[in-house]
Amino acid sequence: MDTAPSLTDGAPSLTAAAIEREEAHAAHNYHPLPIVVESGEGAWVTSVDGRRYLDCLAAYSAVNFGHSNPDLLDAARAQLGRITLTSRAFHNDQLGPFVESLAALAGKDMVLPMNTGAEAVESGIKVARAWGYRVKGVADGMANIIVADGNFHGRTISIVSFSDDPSARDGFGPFTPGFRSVPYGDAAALEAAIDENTVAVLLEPIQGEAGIIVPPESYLPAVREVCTAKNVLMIADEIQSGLGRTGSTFACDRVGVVPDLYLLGKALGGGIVPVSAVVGNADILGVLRPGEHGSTFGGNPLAAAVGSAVVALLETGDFQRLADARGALLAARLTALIGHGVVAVRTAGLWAGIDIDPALASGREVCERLMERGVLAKDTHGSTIRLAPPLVVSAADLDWAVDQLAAVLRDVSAA
Ligand code: IF1
Repeated sequence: MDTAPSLTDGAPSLTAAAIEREEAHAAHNYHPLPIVVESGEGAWVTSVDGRRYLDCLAAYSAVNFGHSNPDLLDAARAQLGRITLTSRAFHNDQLGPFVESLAALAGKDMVLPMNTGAEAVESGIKVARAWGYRVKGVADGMANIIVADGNFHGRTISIVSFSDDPSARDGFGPFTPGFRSVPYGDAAALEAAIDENTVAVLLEPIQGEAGIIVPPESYLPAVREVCTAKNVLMIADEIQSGLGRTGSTFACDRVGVVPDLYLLGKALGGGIVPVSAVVGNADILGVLRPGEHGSTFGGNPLAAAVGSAVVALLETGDFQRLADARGALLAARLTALIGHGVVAVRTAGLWAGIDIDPALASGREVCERLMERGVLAKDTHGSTIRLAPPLVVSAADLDWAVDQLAAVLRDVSAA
C-alpha cells in the first residue's frame, strides 16, 4: 500500500503546483489538508502524485455508496445522454419514479425535491411556517421553531441565525428571527420552550459537526411524543445521519421514531450530483401552492435518475447491514484506544466521533499525521475527529485505518 508524502516533503510535486493554482483563485473558506485528489473507487482515492488514501470522510457522508459506484455511474451516464435539465415549468420522465420511490422508502407520500442540504433545511422551515399559519392557525408572522444547541444545519443566513458556533455566524448579521435554541438531549427543556406559536422542532437525530453526539435513547421518542401532543411538527435533519450511515435507513429508525418531515441530502445524490429533499405527507407538504417555492435545478431529470438509483440501493437493506456490521468492528477497535490517547468515543453505525486527549494533539494535527499514513479524516472541533468512510469499506481496510490512528497516537504521545 503506497503511503502519502510527508507534510514536510518539500520536493516540488504535482500536489504543490495544484494547490498553488487553487489557492490563487479559490476563496479561502476552507483549510484543506495538502492532498489533491485525482480519482476514487470504493473507499479509496488517489492523489495527483499517484498515492492512495483510504477516504474516512466520504465528503461528510455524501459518498456513502463509494466513489465511482458502478450502479450510480450507470444511472448517471444513461441519463446524461437523454435530458439533464428541463426546469419544473415542464414535467420530466424521471421525477415521478424518483419521488414515488423516495416517499415509499421513508414511509411517507410526498417529496419536495431540492439540491443542497441547506436548501432542504430552508425549505423545511418555509413549509413548517406555512403549515403553522395555514393549518395550525398561528398568527401570521409569529411562528417560532425550536432548535438545539450545538446544531449544524448549513450555511445560509437563516440557518446560521440559529447556530451557536461563532465561526459559522459571526460577521454575517443581521439574522433571521423566529428560532429558539435549547440544550440537545433535554426533552424537558424542549417541551418548556414550546408555546402557542411554535410550529416545529428541528433536530439532527445525531449531531454530526458537534462531534457525532448521540442523544440518550429516550430523547427522540420523548420529542416525538411532545410534538404530537402539542401539534408541533417534528423535523429530522437526516442530511448527514441518514441513508445508511448509522446502520439503518434513517438514524431515527434506531429508536423507532418517525418524524413529520425528513430532511435529506448528501448521499441522496450518490456523490455524483447535488440532490436533497423534504419528505413528508401531503397534509403538511401539501400546504405549498404553485409558484410559492421552487428551484431551477430542483427535481431535474439527472438528479432524479441518480436519486432513484440511490433509493434502489437502499431498498435492499444491504448498505444498512454493511454499516451496522462494519460499525460494530469500528466501535470495538476505537473503544480499545480509550486510555491510549483517546478520551472518549461515540459511534453510530459507520460513523464515529473520537475525542483525542487535548494534551497530546489537536484534531487537525492528528488528521495531518493520518494523512501521512494514508488515511483521510477531518476534525470537527478542538481535538475531536470524525471517521465516516464509505459504507463499502472492507473490514480489513477499516482495521488498517484504526491501526494507523493507534500509531499516530503513539507518535504524539512520544513527541
Ligand atoms: C461545510 C460541517 C458536516 C449537515 C447537516 C445540513 C447540512 C449539512 C446535518 C447542509 C452539511 C457539511 C457542510 C460542509 C461540511 C459539512 C459539515 F462541517 F459543515 F458541519 F458534515 F458536519 N444538515 N454539512 O451536516 O448541507 O448545504 O452542505 O449540502 O459547510 O463546511 P449542504
